[in-house]
Amino acid sequence: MEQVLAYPAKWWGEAVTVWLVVAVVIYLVVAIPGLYFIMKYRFKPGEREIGDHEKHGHWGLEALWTIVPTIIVLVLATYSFAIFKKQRTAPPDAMTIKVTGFMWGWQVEYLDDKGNTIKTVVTSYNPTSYDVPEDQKIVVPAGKPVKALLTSLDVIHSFYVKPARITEDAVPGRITHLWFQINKPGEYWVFCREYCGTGHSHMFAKLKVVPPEQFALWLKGGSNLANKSSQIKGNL
Ligand SMILES: [Cu+2]
Repeated sequence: MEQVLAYPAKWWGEAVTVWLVVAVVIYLVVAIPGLYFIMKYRFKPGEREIGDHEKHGHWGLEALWTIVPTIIVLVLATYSFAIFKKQRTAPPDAMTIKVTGFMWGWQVEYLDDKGNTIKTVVTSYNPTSYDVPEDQKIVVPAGKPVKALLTSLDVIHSFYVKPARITEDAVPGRITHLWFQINKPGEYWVFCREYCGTGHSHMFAKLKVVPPEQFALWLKGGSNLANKSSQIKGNL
């Protein structure tokens, strides 16, 4: 069986399939009889030209096409809400990081058990390149849920973890959150997904997913605060 790349991406994929199948089936159930009736009851000279006023509906049919769609809507709503709840609620064993957006980069803080910052990664703004220096990569462990607490220093940004297909606004003065889990080690894109000014298109980061042992080693290394973007000096 294929390995699940990431959560909540997996659930979105399943939800899209479920909604698509339901939508296509409903379309066919409506369109095929529709075409048939267009042919069957089309206007023919001399035939029922003034209409047929003797039939007054069918209670069984009325009940059927009221009850069946109601059930479909309730099932879809319950199923979708269950997924919504799962993607809003980080698993209890999730590792917490603090993510602060600024024009135009990200600061990521790693915490110890007591919630103190033990390591910080700051990305710098580079309008001419999409290359990311090694010490500016956001490193996270593979196969472990990561909860990000988000905020912003200036305007509204949005932290979009592309492989996990999840995004959440980073709002000044507020703390929002999302969580994700990426099972396959590798390097992935993080983008700002809320237009935030001239440098928005270069407000990205590289997520480096490594085996947990390698992550533990990396965490012991120093922060890269020396790279702090000139825009945020003094603010952090
Ligand atoms: Cu932004």
